[in-house]
Amino acid sequence: MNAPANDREKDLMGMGMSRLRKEDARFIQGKGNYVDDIKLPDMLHMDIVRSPVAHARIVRINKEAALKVPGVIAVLTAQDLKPLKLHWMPTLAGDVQAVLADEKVHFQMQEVAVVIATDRYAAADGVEAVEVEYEELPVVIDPFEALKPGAPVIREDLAGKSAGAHGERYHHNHIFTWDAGDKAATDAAFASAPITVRQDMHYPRVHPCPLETCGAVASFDPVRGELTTWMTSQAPHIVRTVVSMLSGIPESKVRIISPDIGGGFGNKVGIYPGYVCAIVSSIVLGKPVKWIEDRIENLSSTAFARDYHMTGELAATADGKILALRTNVIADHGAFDACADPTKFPAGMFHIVSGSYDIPSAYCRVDGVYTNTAPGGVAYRCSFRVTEAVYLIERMVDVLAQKLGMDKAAIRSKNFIRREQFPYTSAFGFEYDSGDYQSAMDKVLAAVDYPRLRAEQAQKRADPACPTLMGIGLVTFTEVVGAGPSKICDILGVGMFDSCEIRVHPTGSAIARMGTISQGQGHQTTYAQIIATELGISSEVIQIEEGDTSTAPYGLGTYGSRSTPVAGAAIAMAARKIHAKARKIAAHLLEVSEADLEWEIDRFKLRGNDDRFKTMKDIAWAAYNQPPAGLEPGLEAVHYYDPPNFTFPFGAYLCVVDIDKGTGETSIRRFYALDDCGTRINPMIIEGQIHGGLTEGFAVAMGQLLSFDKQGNIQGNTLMDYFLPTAVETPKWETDFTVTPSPHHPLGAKGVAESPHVGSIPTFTSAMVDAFAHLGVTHFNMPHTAFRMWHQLKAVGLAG
Ligand code: MCN
Ligand code: CUM
Repeated sequence: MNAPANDREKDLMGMGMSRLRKEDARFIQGKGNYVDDIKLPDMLHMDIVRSPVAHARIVRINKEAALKVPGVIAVLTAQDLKPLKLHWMPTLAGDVQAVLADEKVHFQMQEVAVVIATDRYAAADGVEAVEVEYEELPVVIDPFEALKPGAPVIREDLAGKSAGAHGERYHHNHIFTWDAGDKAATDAAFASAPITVRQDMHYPRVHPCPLETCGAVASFDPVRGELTTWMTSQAPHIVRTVVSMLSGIPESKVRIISPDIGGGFGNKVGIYPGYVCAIVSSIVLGKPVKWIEDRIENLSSTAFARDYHMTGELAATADGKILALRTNVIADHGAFDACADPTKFPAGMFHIVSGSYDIPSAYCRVDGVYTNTAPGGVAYRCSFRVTEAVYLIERMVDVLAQKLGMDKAAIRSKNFIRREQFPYTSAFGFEYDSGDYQSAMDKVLAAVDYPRLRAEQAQKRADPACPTLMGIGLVTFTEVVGAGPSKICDILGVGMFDSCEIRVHPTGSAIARMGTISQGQGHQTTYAQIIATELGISSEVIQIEEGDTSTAPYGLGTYGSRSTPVAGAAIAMAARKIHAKARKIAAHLLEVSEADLEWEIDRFKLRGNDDRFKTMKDIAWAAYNQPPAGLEPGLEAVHYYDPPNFTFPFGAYLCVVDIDKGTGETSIRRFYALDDCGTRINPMIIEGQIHGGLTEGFAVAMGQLLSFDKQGNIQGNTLMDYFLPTAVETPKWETDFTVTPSPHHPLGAKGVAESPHVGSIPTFTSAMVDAFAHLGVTHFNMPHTAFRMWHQLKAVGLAG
């Protein structure tokens, strides 16, 4: 009981400790519980008929042969959903999307019909037997072509609508124009600037490709009128609200459960036709219905990421001080605008594009465009278009440095927002909470001995016999995560707060429930650590439960690295409510006034007296047994936390590449990543998140790509083609950190999970382009595959 403070602190396994992952016990023994592990009595299986063509009228659908396949119970088409008004559904972006194609298909692999059968194989056979006759229409897959006057009309359902959810539409394939910043001031700064640079770049279409694909088990109980659905959702509460609104079932009778999720990475934020069809099928047939998509379906039809055609411009003085930034983006959103952004921001947080730099004037504009490609535009390990923004500004700073003959580090130093300028309001109106960019970059440059690397590069460039080109990439990024303040961020009108409920049991263990849901981030481990430190209860006896709308308080889910900034704060605040009550109970038990007590690790003690104390365990028992007069029994609290601001994590990354002059093969010699996410809850989990994010960044920069041929056939939608790096290809990562706490977060913590992805991608491009910088190259687009590098080498007269 009276063990030394040090030991007691260790026993808590609280914040700051590299506690091993609680969830690994089940994952490494194959005891996880994923959607496909859910098996209910009488459960039916659903499979989807998908369009083989990208743009066509549906002339006829014949179900007869399919209905004769043994085991097939039903085939549903848009015609069947029409009476229920469920053939179209709202998207999170304020558009509508066909649940099943209604008279016309808009992209290859679009959902046309569903087959429900007694087993998965019968359902697949049924899908083969459904006959659909298509009359093909001209296809547009290029957003620039889509905006030309005579371009085919993709969305006939919107004919004559000159406005969408985000204002005016100036063309039948135009979705929205969104802009931010001060255009007049920016244009004026450009008009009078001594130096300007401009660069076009394409951030290609990629896909998060989680190992577990999307799926659902819907179970409607016609007797009770209750709907329970297990599904792969990063945001189960908002799904419950939408399902209730669409189906008319009271929200109290809808239960959405996200069980273990095998990776989300943004792919599981959206609401897909497959989920809706599984739910409708269960309601119509009165039996549970399971739908699990396969890999090709996942890569072809669920939300892709990026596909931004960006033009960046910087205006500067001759000695490299940036005066203004201007960007213009054509954003391919596919056939339906199904982006998952806070409702008021159709381009997400793209206006973080001024980055880590003190830029006096800035303006950005994004035009969303329909094409005959799959809908999406979700983030992929990125807080709402932050990856695209960081890529743009970091590329542009490099381009400017090259034009001025300045070093990449020197130009960054010259333009950094300085430590004493925080809180700093950017030209786009973001209030950056805290940062220390110069110290972060200096630490990285010292760790890798930057001058020596540059000297080696100069030597290699001077030697024509050297078989490789050496490139050094440097990026100093700022993210915006933790959406978000409800006053500006909502999803379909629901503010983006988050929540936590903590219940301390009589014997001093506890259960806590949150509105977020882990997909691999280790919340069961780290959330318990926060509570352990706040309440003095060992994290080993704190159970964490997420993802069940019937037990957890309403929360907005896990994406945009918001769990620590928002739910993490809710956890601390709920614990502090309990702490305040515990203090009252302790004072009562010790018969002293509250003011005479001090808190020490796991107990309240009489100030300065180590022998008179009550531990949280004592207090928990008393709360259920002899609470002071006037105080309710029990020891629990709920807190809904609406953050006053976003958090702004940052980092400095450096990469060294060697490109074979003959083949274009690239080797990542070194990758050094320094991250600052404020107060660190679990350093081991942070490191794991950073390794994962860097590996996904490597995948995007070096190989991932979804593209389309002229007929709209998707390319790259199998794991034969889509690059998922294994341990063989993955470079060795070196990580480092600084700690600059967030002044407005109760724990000083910022999000971290997406930083390594956001920061690493431009670092790879920076290094690849740097290898060619002495040959006059300023930019080339991802992915930097060996084949594309070989072409690049040829373009500069190398590679034979
Ligand atoms: N953490 C910490 N100290 C901090 C910040 C975070 O110890 N200062 C810990 C947290 O306690 C948490 C983890 O790091 O256990 C990530 O926290 P945070 O940065 O708040 O991000 P989220 O939990 O909200 O995770 C979302 C983020 C997103 S949006 C994507 S995309 C992504 C990512 O997480 N998807 C992932 N990492 C992933 N990792 C896995 N394994 N699987 C995914 O699908
Ligand atoms: Cu940003 S992809 Mo994550 O937000 O689920």
